[in-house]
Amino acid sequence: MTPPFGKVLIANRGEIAVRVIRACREMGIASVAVFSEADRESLHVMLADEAVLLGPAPASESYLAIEKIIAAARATGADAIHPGYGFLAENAVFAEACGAAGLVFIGPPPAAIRSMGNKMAARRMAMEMKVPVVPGTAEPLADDAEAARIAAAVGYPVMIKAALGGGGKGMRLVRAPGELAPALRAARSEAGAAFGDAAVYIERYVEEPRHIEIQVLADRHGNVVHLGERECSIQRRHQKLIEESPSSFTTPELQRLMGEAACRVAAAVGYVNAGTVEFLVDRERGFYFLEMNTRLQVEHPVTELVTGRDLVKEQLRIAAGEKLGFTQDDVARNGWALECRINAEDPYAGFIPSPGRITSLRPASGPWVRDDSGVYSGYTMPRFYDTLMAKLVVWGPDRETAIARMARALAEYKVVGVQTTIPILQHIMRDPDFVAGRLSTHFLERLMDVDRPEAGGRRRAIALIAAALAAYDRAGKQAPVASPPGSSGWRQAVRPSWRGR
Ligand code: MV4
Repeated sequence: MTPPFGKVLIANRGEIAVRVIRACREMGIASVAVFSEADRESLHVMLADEAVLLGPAPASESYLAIEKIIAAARATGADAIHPGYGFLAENAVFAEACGAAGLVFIGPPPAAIRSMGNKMAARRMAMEMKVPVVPGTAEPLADDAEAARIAAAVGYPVMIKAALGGGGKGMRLVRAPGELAPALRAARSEAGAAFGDAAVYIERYVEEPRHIEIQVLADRHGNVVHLGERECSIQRRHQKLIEESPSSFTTPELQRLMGEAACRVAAAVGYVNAGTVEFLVDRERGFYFLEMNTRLQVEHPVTELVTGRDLVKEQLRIAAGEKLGFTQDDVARNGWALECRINAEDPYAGFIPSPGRITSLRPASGPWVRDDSGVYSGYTMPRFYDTLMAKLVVWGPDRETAIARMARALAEYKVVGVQTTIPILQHIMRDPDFVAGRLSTHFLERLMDVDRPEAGGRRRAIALIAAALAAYDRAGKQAPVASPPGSSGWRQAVRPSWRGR
């Protein structure tokens, strides 16, 4: 097959740049990496066919510098630009600038990015397409009195959301009428500061929801298909830690309804590219449209493993104007996939970033294990960018096998030099609620919450450990930190640098 492009520039860094470079090489497409002064030694620079220095470490002077990226594409003779996720991936101005420079933006049309950027407009569009949304408004709230009237009508608790929000910014939960006016003020000022637009709207609050999203693919010829769902409820402050496909909560009927709804949303905005339609799912399996992400997502590999389809290659073919090579009926799903995000953060110290030199690294491998990594042994994680080091992805014929495989892979994964999220991921793989599929977006805060009554034992254990550490300190001795093999997750709270055999 002839490659869809001759040369592609990847306007990103880290594991996602590596992921796109790999797809390019497999397709016979030359790749161009771009990098900042902090990324001279980065893996994506080593793996690409060519690399262009953009400028200083701050993203505003490198990975967000539209003119510099376009100039790099021109100088190297690239045909197209893949934005990855984050940075410029959902920036309509960048998508337009690519077009104006005669470059193909490997993403949706700028108009589709814009229409999904306003959550309130997206909500109105979903309503028109008969896609369920949480009861509430889809017009900016005029004043406190109108807000009070609407909140009373939809029923408390309610959520105030910023029109241009997403990721939780400008969002306020209101449990009772007395809290409404101050929450409105706070949401407005946060939205104004963050997005330059103070418009907010109201939705009824969904208690204990799950976050389930549908992967879609749409070509320029009007074909839209979905590749099933991903369950992404295990997150902290809107950063996901673990994703899976399928969801243990969905039924064939719910999968079909959500998949069809997602395709209607994509078709309604003239969507082209891989995209994700996010839903909240309540305890009664009611589902509600939240928003659409107009990019490739971090967690795309779980969908790849259960559908056997390469989403980056599909993006490249779609951007070149090819027709989707399959229909909805051709989409088969097989088994279960889990993804764990390995971040250079200390999960037992409030997830503070832990940049620095990875003095030793031994990634997991073996049967049905995929390590999408942007790092290597001896690499220094810069402090300027996000902390994602690698995504560990496994496949199994069923969820139980996939969990056992992930636990095995996490136990193999050894990182020395920086703290990582591996211990908390290991802890979750053994958590009875996780194993039983009892998930919600509150899962992680509960797991980490040592103050809840049933965690009394844990709190006492922590107090004992603290006292013991203080005693070592007074004696001028080093406390032993390594956990014995097979120890419980709790001992890992004492921060081993790694667990090995
Ligand atoms: C909600 C909600 C409950 N009810 N809306 C958070 C991010 C933003 N995109 C939407 N979010 C939520 N909207 C109603 N009406 C709960 C959340 C929410 C959430 C959603 C998905 C994944 C994680 C979350 C964590 C906290 C709150």
